[in-house]
Amino acid sequence: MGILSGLSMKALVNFLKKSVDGGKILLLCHHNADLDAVGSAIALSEVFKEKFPKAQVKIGVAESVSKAGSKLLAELGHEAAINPNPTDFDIIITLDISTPSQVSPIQLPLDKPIVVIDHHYSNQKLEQFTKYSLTDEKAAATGELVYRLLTELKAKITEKIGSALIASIITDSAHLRTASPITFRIIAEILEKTKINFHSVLALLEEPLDLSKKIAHLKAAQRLKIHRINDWVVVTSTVSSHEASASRGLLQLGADVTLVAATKEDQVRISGRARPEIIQKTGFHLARDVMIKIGETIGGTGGGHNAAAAANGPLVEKTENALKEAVKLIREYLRIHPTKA
Ligand SMILES: [Mn+2]
Repeated sequence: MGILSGLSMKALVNFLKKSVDGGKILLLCHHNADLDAVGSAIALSEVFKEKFPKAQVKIGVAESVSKAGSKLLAELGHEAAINPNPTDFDIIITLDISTPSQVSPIQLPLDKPIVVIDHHYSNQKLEQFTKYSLTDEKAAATGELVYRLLTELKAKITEKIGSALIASIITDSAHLRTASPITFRIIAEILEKTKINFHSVLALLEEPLDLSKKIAHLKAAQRLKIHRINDWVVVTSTVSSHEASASRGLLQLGADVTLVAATKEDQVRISGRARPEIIQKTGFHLARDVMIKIGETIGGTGGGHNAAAAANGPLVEKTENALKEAVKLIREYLRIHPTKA
């Protein structure tokens, strides 16, 4: 919870109106910035340039932009700086980021105003470092929170802004599969306010599976370990990259929960996915019940959502232990929380 929680939207709007114009603003996205982070950044950047013409606004990302994110940036005429120096800016707005480790090697300067806009579950909340936050774990996407903020700022939703926000919301709601009525309402409002053709935004998001992803999916399948727990199937595997995509791929093959680890020199990343049925029937939460704990095992942090979560850390040699521990944690959770009839 932000310090000004409850008051946070109003406080944030007042702060932005007072401070953005004439300032240097960094819109900061996490590692491998996805469409939610990038779409949110593009939308805010467009609005700030329009409403606060004396502001210098820059989109920045830690380490890299995802392929889909790069495509959206190019299509909408934006650019992102890799690993910008945050001390060059007056205000830093973090988007879709719940813990400071998601922007390493960038160190957030805690003496500067940091605005946190995010929808993740985490126990190492970035919000605790800032006065201004707009966070809601129930929001389908950070883009949804940005849309609420833009409404408060009375910003005109242009076609570009609308496309960026729809891209962010569609992606994080698994193409609206997990969308709530509020999310549908926001999408409908954006379509009404702009002349956007929904189909053309979907086309922006299409991404052919490239060779390295195909190989990662197939290697993840080849190295699969299957753990049957009651009537649920939990699988673990390892790849050298594309762990999130491989984790999604294994879910499509039939697993209920997937955990895929990728190790790179001094860093291990574990990505997990869970099917909606196991969440609905048992209350399982992949971030809370697994990733936060195994994040510690690998010397780092974990977080995310109930159905999609990840952990990162430097203890590469603990990868196997962390995967075993994850299965044990799931087994234990399902013993205490059996399937509801
Ligand atoms: Mn997100």
